[in-house]
Amino acid sequence: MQVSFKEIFVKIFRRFRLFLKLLLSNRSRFSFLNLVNPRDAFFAPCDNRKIIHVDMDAFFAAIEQRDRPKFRGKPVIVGGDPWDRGVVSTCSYEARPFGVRSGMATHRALRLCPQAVLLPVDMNRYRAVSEEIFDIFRRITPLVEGMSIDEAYLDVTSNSKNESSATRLSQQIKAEIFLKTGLTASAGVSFNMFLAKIASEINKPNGMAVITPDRAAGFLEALPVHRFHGIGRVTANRLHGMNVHTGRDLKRLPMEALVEVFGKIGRYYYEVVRGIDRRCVTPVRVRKSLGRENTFPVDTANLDFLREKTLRLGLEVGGILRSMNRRARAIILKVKFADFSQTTRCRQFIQATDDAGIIANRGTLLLDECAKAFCKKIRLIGVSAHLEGPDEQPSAQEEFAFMQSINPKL
Ligand code: DCP
Ligand code: MG
Repeated sequence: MQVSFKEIFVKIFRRFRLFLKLLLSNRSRFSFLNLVNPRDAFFAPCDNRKIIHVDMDAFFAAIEQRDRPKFRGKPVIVGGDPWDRGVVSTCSYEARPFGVRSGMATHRALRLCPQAVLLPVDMNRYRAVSEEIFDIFRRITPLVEGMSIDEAYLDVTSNSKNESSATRLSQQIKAEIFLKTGLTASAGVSFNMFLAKIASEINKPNGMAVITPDRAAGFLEALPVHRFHGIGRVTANRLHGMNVHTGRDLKRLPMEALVEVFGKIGRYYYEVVRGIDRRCVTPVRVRKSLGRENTFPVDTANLDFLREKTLRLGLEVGGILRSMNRRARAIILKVKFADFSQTTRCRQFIQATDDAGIIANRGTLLLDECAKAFCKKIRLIGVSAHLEGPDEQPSAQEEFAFMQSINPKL
Protein backbone atom coordinates (compact mmCIF):
# COMPACT_ATOMS: atom_id res chain seq x y z
CA MET A 1 0.00 0.00 0.00
CA GLN A 2 2.83 2.32 0.97
CA VAL A 3 4.62 1.59 -2.30
CA SER A 4 1.61 2.44 -4.42
CA PHE A 5 1.22 5.78 -2.59
CA LYS A 6 4.83 6.50 -3.34
CA GLU A 7 4.31 5.59 -6.99
CA ILE A 8 1.29 7.85 -7.24
CA PHE A 9 3.22 10.68 -5.64
CA VAL A 10 6.17 10.23 -8.03
CA LYS A 11 3.78 10.18 -11.01
CA ILE A 12 2.02 13.35 -9.90
CA PHE A 13 5.35 15.01 -9.21
CA ARG A 14 6.66 14.08 -12.70
CA ARG A 15 3.50 15.34 -14.42
CA PHE A 16 3.67 18.59 -12.47
CA ARG A 17 7.36 19.04 -13.31
CA LEU A 18 6.65 18.41 -17.01
CA PHE A 19 3.71 20.82 -16.96
CA LEU A 20 5.92 23.46 -15.34
CA LYS A 21 8.67 22.93 -17.89
CA LEU A 22 6.24 23.22 -20.79
CA LEU A 23 4.70 26.30 -19.29
CA LEU A 24 8.03 27.97 -18.77
CA SER A 25 9.41 26.98 -22.14
CA ASN A 26 6.33 28.42 -23.89
CA ARG A 27 6.60 31.79 -22.24
CA SER A 28 9.26 33.95 -23.77
CA ARG A 29 9.15 36.24 -20.71
CA PHE A 30 10.40 33.29 -18.68
CA SER A 31 13.04 32.45 -21.22
CA PHE A 32 15.81 33.15 -18.70
CA LEU A 33 14.50 30.08 -16.89
CA ASN A 34 14.47 27.84 -19.97
CA LEU A 35 16.20 24.56 -19.42
CA VAL A 36 17.56 24.63 -22.97
CA ASN A 37 20.36 26.95 -23.67
CA PRO A 38 19.31 28.91 -26.78
CA ARG A 39 22.90 28.78 -27.91
CA ASP A 40 22.70 24.99 -28.04
CA ALA A 41 25.17 23.44 -30.47
CA PHE A 42 23.39 23.80 -33.78
CA PHE A 43 25.47 21.67 -36.05
CA ALA A 44 26.16 17.99 -36.12
CA PRO A 45 29.79 16.97 -36.09
CA CYS A 46 29.71 16.29 -39.84
CA ASP A 47 28.07 19.46 -41.16
CA ASN A 48 30.67 19.84 -43.90
CA ARG A 49 29.04 17.08 -45.95
CA LYS A 50 27.27 17.80 -49.24
CA ILE A 51 24.03 15.90 -49.61
CA ILE A 52 21.58 16.07 -52.51
CA HIS A 53 18.05 14.67 -52.30
CA VAL A 54 16.38 14.05 -55.67
CA ASP A 55 12.67 13.29 -56.06
CA MET A 56 10.98 12.91 -59.46
CA ASP A 57 7.87 15.01 -60.11
CA ALA A 58 4.51 13.17 -60.31
CA PHE A 59 6.58 10.15 -61.32
CA PHE A 60 4.07 7.60 -62.69
CA ALA A 61 1.83 10.30 -64.18
CA ALA A 62 4.77 12.14 -65.78
CA ILE A 63 5.88 8.92 -67.52
CA GLU A 64 2.35 8.44 -68.85
CA GLN A 65 2.22 12.01 -70.11
CA ARG A 66 5.64 11.66 -71.71
CA ASP A 67 4.62 8.49 -73.57
CA ARG A 68 1.12 9.71 -74.56
CA PRO A 69 1.50 13.32 -75.72
CA LYS A 70 -2.28 13.80 -75.97
CA PHE A 71 -2.46 13.72 -72.15
CA ARG A 72 0.20 16.40 -71.63
CA GLY A 73 -1.14 19.49 -69.86
CA LYS A 74 -4.23 17.51 -68.76
CA PRO A 75 -5.18 16.12 -65.35
CA VAL A 76 -4.01 12.50 -65.29
CA ILE A 77 -4.65 10.05 -62.48
CA VAL A 78 -2.68 6.82 -62.26
CA GLY A 79 -4.42 4.32 -60.04
CA GLY A 80 -6.66 1.32 -59.53
CA ASP A 81 -10.13 0.62 -60.85
CA PRO A 82 -12.78 2.84 -59.17
CA TRP A 83 -15.29 -0.04 -59.43
CA ASP A 84 -12.92 -2.40 -57.65
CA ARG A 85 -12.02 -0.20 -54.65
CA GLY A 86 -8.85 1.00 -56.34
CA VAL A 87 -6.75 3.84 -54.94
CA VAL A 88 -4.79 6.67 -56.56
CA SER A 89 -1.06 5.97 -56.94
CA THR A 90 -0.34 9.50 -58.09
CA CYS A 91 -1.69 12.25 -60.31
CA SER A 92 -0.26 14.92 -62.60
CA TYR A 93 0.17 18.44 -61.25
CA GLU A 94 -2.83 19.51 -63.37
CA ALA A 95 -5.05 17.29 -61.15
CA ARG A 96 -3.67 18.50 -57.82
CA PRO A 97 -5.60 21.80 -57.53
CA PHE A 98 -8.79 19.68 -57.53
CA GLY A 99 -7.66 18.00 -54.31
CA VAL A 100 -6.64 14.66 -55.85
CA ARG A 101 -3.93 12.98 -53.74
CA SER A 102 -2.00 9.69 -53.60
CA GLY A 103 -3.74 7.06 -51.51
CA MET A 104 -7.32 8.34 -51.89
CA ALA A 105 -10.03 6.15 -53.39
CA THR A 106 -10.06 6.45 -57.19
CA HIS A 107 -13.83 6.97 -57.26
CA ARG A 108 -13.44 9.93 -54.89
CA ALA A 109 -10.62 11.36 -57.01
CA LEU A 110 -12.81 11.13 -60.12
CA ARG A 111 -15.63 12.87 -58.31
CA LEU A 112 -13.26 15.71 -57.41
CA CYS A 113 -11.87 15.91 -60.93
CA PRO A 114 -14.32 14.28 -63.39
CA GLN A 115 -12.39 15.49 -66.43
CA ALA A 116 -9.24 13.58 -65.37
CA VAL A 117 -7.91 10.74 -67.50
CA LEU A 118 -7.57 7.56 -65.42
CA LEU A 119 -4.70 5.25 -66.38
CA PRO A 120 -3.73 1.92 -64.82
CA VAL A 121 -0.41 1.38 -63.05
CA ASP A 122 2.29 -0.09 -65.32
CA MET A 123 5.02 -0.92 -62.81
CA ASN A 124 7.45 -2.53 -65.27
CA ARG A 125 7.69 0.64 -67.33
CA TYR A 126 8.16 2.82 -64.24
CA ARG A 127 10.87 0.49 -62.88
CA ALA A 128 12.82 0.71 -66.15
CA VAL A 129 12.80 4.54 -65.95
CA SER A 130 13.80 4.37 -62.29
CA GLU A 131 16.85 2.28 -63.25
CA GLU A 132 17.90 4.90 -65.82
CA ILE A 133 17.70 7.62 -63.17
CA PHE A 134 19.63 5.61 -60.58
CA ASP A 135 22.33 4.90 -63.21
CA ILE A 136 22.78 8.66 -63.57
CA PHE A 137 23.15 8.99 -59.78
CA ARG A 138 25.65 6.14 -59.50
CA ARG A 139 27.86 7.59 -62.21
CA ILE A 140 28.29 10.64 -59.94
CA THR A 141 28.86 8.91 -56.60
CA PRO A 142 28.68 5.36 -55.26
CA LEU A 143 27.03 6.83 -52.15
CA VAL A 144 23.44 6.66 -53.40
CA GLU A 145 20.64 5.62 -51.04
CA GLY A 146 17.37 4.91 -52.82
CA MET A 147 14.34 5.68 -50.67
CA SER A 148 11.70 4.66 -53.19
CA ILE A 149 11.26 4.12 -56.91
CA ASP A 150 11.70 7.85 -57.66
CA GLU A 151 13.70 9.24 -54.75
CA ALA A 152 17.31 9.04 -53.55
CA TYR A 153 19.93 10.71 -51.39
CA LEU A 154 23.39 11.28 -52.86
CA ASP A 155 26.44 12.10 -50.78
CA VAL A 156 28.44 14.20 -53.24
CA THR A 157 31.07 15.46 -50.78
CA SER A 158 33.45 13.86 -53.25
CA ASN A 159 32.16 12.98 -56.68
CA SER A 160 33.31 11.64 -60.03
CA LYS A 161 32.93 15.05 -61.71
CA ASN A 162 35.23 16.71 -59.16
CA GLU A 163 32.57 19.37 -58.82
CA SER A 164 33.03 21.35 -55.63
CA SER A 165 29.59 22.99 -55.79
CA ALA A 166 26.70 20.67 -54.85
CA THR A 167 24.32 23.31 -56.21
CA ARG A 168 25.90 23.19 -59.67
CA LEU A 169 26.02 19.40 -59.46
CA SER A 170 22.32 19.11 -58.69
CA GLN A 171 21.53 21.37 -61.66
CA GLN A 172 23.62 19.04 -63.83
CA ILE A 173 21.79 16.00 -62.41
CA LYS A 174 18.39 17.53 -63.16
CA ALA A 175 19.51 18.42 -66.71
CA GLU A 176 20.92 14.93 -67.27
CA ILE A 177 17.70 13.28 -66.04
CA PHE A 178 15.68 15.44 -68.42
CA LEU A 179 17.99 14.72 -71.34
CA LYS A 180 17.96 10.97 -70.73
CA THR A 181 14.31 10.46 -69.74
CA GLY A 182 12.39 13.61 -70.73
CA LEU A 183 11.18 13.92 -67.10
CA THR A 184 11.65 16.61 -64.49
CA ALA A 185 12.97 16.13 -60.96
CA SER A 186 13.20 18.34 -57.89
CA ALA A 187 16.40 18.53 -55.88
CA GLY A 188 17.37 19.69 -52.42
CA VAL A 189 20.93 20.46 -51.38
CA SER A 190 22.18 20.70 -47.82
CA PHE A 191 24.70 19.40 -45.32
CA ASN A 192 22.58 16.52 -44.00
CA MET A 193 19.84 14.19 -45.20
CA PHE A 194 17.01 15.72 -43.17
CA LEU A 195 17.58 19.22 -44.57
CA ALA A 196 18.25 18.00 -48.14
CA LYS A 197 14.89 16.21 -48.10
CA ILE A 198 13.01 19.29 -46.90
CA ALA A 199 14.88 21.42 -49.45
CA SER A 200 13.77 19.19 -52.34
CA GLU A 201 10.11 19.84 -51.43
CA ILE A 202 10.40 23.63 -51.36
CA ASN A 203 10.21 24.37 -55.09
CA LYS A 204 8.43 21.30 -56.45
CA PRO A 205 7.84 20.60 -59.35
CA ASN A 206 11.03 20.98 -61.42
CA GLY A 207 12.58 22.99 -58.62
CA MET A 208 15.70 23.19 -56.57
CA ALA A 209 16.57 24.69 -53.19
CA VAL A 210 19.73 24.95 -51.15
CA ILE A 211 19.89 25.16 -47.36
CA THR A 212 23.37 26.29 -46.37
CA PRO A 213 24.65 25.95 -42.78
CA ASP A 214 24.25 29.68 -42.13
CA ARG A 215 20.60 29.65 -43.30
CA ALA A 216 19.57 26.40 -41.65
CA ALA A 217 18.78 27.76 -38.17
CA GLY A 218 16.53 30.56 -39.45
CA PHE A 219 14.85 28.24 -41.93
CA LEU A 220 14.04 25.58 -39.33
CA GLU A 221 12.83 28.13 -36.79
CA ALA A 222 10.30 29.53 -39.25
CA LEU A 223 9.15 26.10 -40.48
CA PRO A 224 5.67 24.97 -39.30
CA VAL A 225 5.98 21.76 -37.26
CA HIS A 226 3.82 19.74 -39.68
CA ARG A 227 6.41 20.37 -42.42
CA PHE A 228 9.15 18.57 -40.44
CA HIS A 229 9.77 15.18 -42.03
CA GLY A 230 8.93 12.75 -39.23
CA ILE A 231 6.16 14.85 -37.66
CA GLY A 232 2.83 13.58 -38.95
CA ARG A 233 -0.67 14.94 -38.56
CA VAL A 234 -1.29 13.35 -35.16
CA THR A 235 2.00 14.54 -33.64
CA ALA A 236 1.56 18.00 -35.18
CA ASN A 237 -1.89 18.25 -33.57
CA ARG A 238 -0.46 17.27 -30.19
CA LEU A 239 2.26 19.88 -30.58
CA HIS A 240 -0.33 22.52 -31.53
CA GLY A 241 -2.17 21.60 -28.33
CA MET A 242 1.06 22.38 -26.46
CA ASN A 243 1.17 25.77 -28.22
CA VAL A 244 4.04 24.60 -30.41
CA HIS A 245 3.48 25.69 -34.01
CA THR A 246 6.89 26.37 -35.53
CA GLY A 247 10.46 25.17 -35.22
CA ARG A 248 11.12 28.17 -32.98
CA ASP A 249 8.46 26.95 -30.52
CA LEU A 250 9.72 23.37 -30.74
CA LYS A 251 13.26 24.47 -29.98
CA ARG A 252 12.12 25.89 -26.65
CA LEU A 253 11.11 22.45 -25.37
CA PRO A 254 13.74 20.64 -23.32
CA MET A 255 14.74 17.18 -24.47
CA GLU A 256 13.31 15.56 -21.30
CA ALA A 257 9.90 17.09 -22.00
CA LEU A 258 9.91 15.83 -25.59
CA VAL A 259 10.97 12.35 -24.52
CA GLU A 260 8.38 12.29 -21.77
CA VAL A 261 5.56 13.26 -24.14
CA PHE A 262 6.60 11.42 -27.31
CA GLY A 263 8.92 8.66 -26.09
CA LYS A 264 12.26 7.94 -27.77
CA ILE A 265 11.28 9.81 -30.91
CA GLY A 266 11.35 12.98 -28.78
CA ARG A 267 15.14 12.92 -28.96
CA TYR A 268 14.91 12.89 -32.75
CA TYR A 269 12.64 15.98 -32.67
CA TYR A 270 15.04 17.71 -30.30
CA GLU A 271 17.96 17.13 -32.66
CA VAL A 272 16.42 17.78 -36.08
CA VAL A 273 14.99 21.13 -35.04
CA ARG A 274 18.61 22.07 -34.32
CA GLY A 275 19.63 20.84 -37.79
CA ILE A 276 21.30 17.75 -36.37
CA ASP A 277 20.97 14.56 -38.41
CA ARG A 278 23.86 12.14 -38.11
CA ARG A 279 22.54 9.61 -40.60
CA CYS A 280 24.96 8.71 -43.37
CA VAL A 281 23.92 7.98 -46.94
CA THR A 282 24.00 4.19 -46.96
CA PRO A 283 23.94 2.54 -50.39
CA VAL A 284 22.91 -0.95 -49.28
CA ARG A 285 20.11 -0.93 -46.81
CA VAL A 286 19.37 -3.97 -44.73
CA ARG A 287 15.67 -4.68 -44.94
CA LYS A 288 14.06 -3.60 -41.65
CA SER A 289 10.49 -4.69 -42.12
CA LEU A 290 8.37 -7.01 -44.16
CA GLY A 291 4.61 -7.04 -44.45
CA ARG A 292 1.56 -8.19 -46.32
CA GLU A 293 -1.87 -6.63 -46.49
CA ASN A 294 -5.29 -7.43 -47.81
CA THR A 295 -8.00 -5.06 -49.05
CA PHE A 296 -11.41 -6.71 -48.73
CA PRO A 297 -13.97 -6.71 -51.56
CA VAL A 298 -16.42 -5.00 -49.18
CA ASP A 299 -15.90 -3.18 -45.89
CA THR A 300 -16.66 -5.45 -42.98
CA ALA A 301 -17.08 -5.54 -39.21
CA ASN A 302 -17.24 -9.35 -39.06
CA LEU A 303 -14.62 -10.24 -36.43
CA ASP A 304 -14.39 -13.93 -37.40
CA PHE A 305 -13.67 -12.98 -40.99
CA LEU A 306 -11.07 -10.40 -39.87
CA ARG A 307 -9.42 -12.92 -37.53
CA GLU A 308 -9.13 -15.46 -40.31
CA LYS A 309 -7.60 -12.90 -42.69
CA THR A 310 -5.15 -11.73 -40.00
CA LEU A 311 -4.14 -15.31 -39.32
CA ARG A 312 -3.49 -15.96 -43.03
CA LEU A 313 -1.44 -12.78 -43.39
CA GLY A 314 0.60 -13.66 -40.30
CA LEU A 315 1.30 -17.16 -41.64
CA GLU A 316 2.34 -15.70 -44.99
CA VAL A 317 4.72 -13.19 -43.34
CA GLY A 318 6.19 -15.95 -41.13
CA GLY A 319 6.72 -18.19 -44.19
CA ILE A 320 8.57 -15.45 -46.07
CA LEU A 321 10.71 -14.66 -43.02
CA ARG A 322 11.80 -18.26 -42.74
CA SER A 323 12.64 -18.45 -46.46
CA MET A 324 14.73 -15.26 -46.02
CA ASN A 325 16.39 -16.64 -42.92
CA ARG A 326 15.33 -13.57 -40.95
CA ARG A 327 13.44 -13.22 -37.65
CA ALA A 328 10.82 -10.80 -36.37
CA ARG A 329 11.59 -8.59 -33.39
CA ALA A 330 8.06 -7.23 -33.30
CA ILE A 331 4.77 -7.55 -35.11
CA ILE A 332 2.66 -4.67 -36.34
CA LEU A 333 -1.03 -4.89 -37.17
CA LYS A 334 -2.46 -2.22 -39.46
CA VAL A 335 -6.20 -1.64 -39.68
CA LYS A 336 -7.59 0.70 -42.33
CA PHE A 337 -11.22 1.76 -41.90
CA ALA A 338 -13.90 2.42 -44.49
CA ASP A 339 -13.24 6.17 -44.27
CA PHE A 340 -9.50 5.55 -44.97
CA SER A 341 -8.42 6.49 -41.45
CA GLN A 342 -6.11 3.89 -39.97
CA THR A 343 -4.67 2.61 -36.75
CA THR A 344 -1.68 0.42 -35.93
CA ARG A 345 -0.85 -1.82 -32.99
CA CYS A 346 2.60 -3.16 -32.26
CA ARG A 347 4.01 -5.84 -29.91
CA GLN A 348 7.64 -6.72 -29.34
CA PHE A 349 8.58 -10.40 -29.00
CA ILE A 350 10.63 -11.22 -25.92
CA GLN A 351 12.78 -13.28 -28.25
CA ALA A 352 12.96 -12.69 -32.03
CA THR A 353 11.10 -15.38 -33.96
CA ASP A 354 10.47 -16.76 -37.44
CA ASP A 355 7.72 -19.08 -36.24
CA ALA A 356 4.76 -18.41 -38.55
CA GLY A 357 2.32 -19.78 -35.96
CA ILE A 358 3.53 -17.43 -33.23
CA ILE A 359 3.46 -14.44 -35.60
CA ALA A 360 -0.04 -15.29 -36.86
CA ASN A 361 -1.42 -15.84 -33.35
CA ARG A 362 0.09 -12.62 -32.07
CA GLY A 363 -1.55 -10.84 -35.01
CA THR A 364 -5.00 -12.12 -34.08
CA LEU A 365 -4.40 -11.22 -30.40
CA LEU A 366 -3.59 -7.67 -31.46
CA LEU A 367 -6.77 -7.62 -33.53
CA ASP A 368 -8.84 -8.82 -30.57
CA GLU A 369 -7.18 -6.25 -28.31
CA CYS A 370 -8.10 -3.31 -30.48
CA ALA A 371 -11.38 -4.68 -31.90
CA LYS A 372 -13.31 -3.32 -28.91
CA ALA A 373 -12.48 0.20 -30.00
CA PHE A 374 -13.66 -0.32 -33.61
CA CYS A 375 -16.75 1.66 -34.41
CA LYS A 376 -16.30 1.69 -38.18
CA LYS A 377 -16.21 -1.02 -40.81
CA ILE A 378 -12.80 -2.20 -41.92
CA ARG A 379 -11.45 -1.96 -45.44
CA LEU A 380 -7.95 -3.43 -45.08
CA ILE A 381 -5.84 -5.43 -42.66
CA GLY A 382 -2.04 -5.56 -42.80
CA VAL A 383 0.44 -7.63 -40.81
CA SER A 384 4.13 -6.77 -40.85
CA ALA A 385 7.20 -7.80 -38.96
CA HIS A 386 9.93 -5.52 -37.70
CA LEU A 387 13.01 -7.55 -38.47
CA GLU A 388 15.88 -8.41 -36.22
CA GLY A 389 18.99 -6.73 -37.59
CA PRO A 390 22.67 -7.55 -37.37
CA ASP A 391 22.99 -4.91 -34.63
CA GLU A 392 20.60 -5.58 -31.81
CA GLN A 393 21.00 -2.16 -30.18
CA PRO A 394 18.82 0.04 -32.40
CA SER A 395 20.07 3.58 -32.88
CA ALA A 396 17.73 6.56 -32.51
CA GLN A 397 17.46 6.73 -36.30
CA GLU A 398 16.59 3.05 -36.59
CA GLU A 399 14.08 3.52 -33.83
CA PHE A 400 12.62 6.40 -35.82
CA ALA A 401 12.47 4.30 -38.98
CA PHE A 402 10.69 1.64 -36.91
CA MET A 403 8.23 4.17 -35.48
CA GLN A 404 7.65 5.35 -39.04
CA SER A 405 7.03 1.84 -40.21
CA ILE A 406 4.27 1.46 -37.62
CA ASN A 407 2.98 4.97 -38.11
CA PRO A 408 3.66 6.22 -41.65
CA LYS A 409 2.23 9.60 -40.67
CA LEU A 410 5.23 10.25 -38.44
N1 DCP B 1 3.08 6.02 -55.12
C1 DCP B 1 2.07 5.08 -54.91
N2 DCP B 1 1.22 5.17 -53.84
C2 DCP B 1 1.37 6.19 -52.94
C3 DCP B 1 2.40 7.13 -53.11
C4 DCP B 1 3.23 7.02 -54.22
O1 DCP B 1 1.94 4.17 -55.74
N3 DCP B 1 0.55 6.27 -51.89
C5 DCP B 1 3.94 5.92 -56.31
C6 DCP B 1 3.41 6.81 -57.39
C7 DCP B 1 4.34 7.99 -57.43
C8 DCP B 1 5.64 7.37 -56.95
O2 DCP B 1 5.27 6.34 -56.04
O3 DCP B 1 4.46 8.53 -58.75
C9 DCP B 1 6.54 8.37 -56.26
O4 DCP B 1 5.90 8.88 -55.11
P1 DCP B 1 6.02 10.39 -54.70
O5 DCP B 1 5.51 10.51 -53.31
O6 DCP B 1 7.39 10.91 -54.99
O7 DCP B 1 4.96 11.14 -55.63
P2 DCP B 1 5.10 11.69 -57.08
O8 DCP B 1 6.47 11.51 -57.64
O9 DCP B 1 4.01 11.10 -57.92
O10 DCP B 1 4.76 13.23 -56.91
P3 DCP B 1 5.72 14.38 -56.30
O11 DCP B 1 5.92 15.33 -57.44
O12 DCP B 1 4.91 14.99 -55.22
O13 DCP B 1 6.97 13.72 -55.83
MG1 MG C 1 8.17 12.05 -56.55
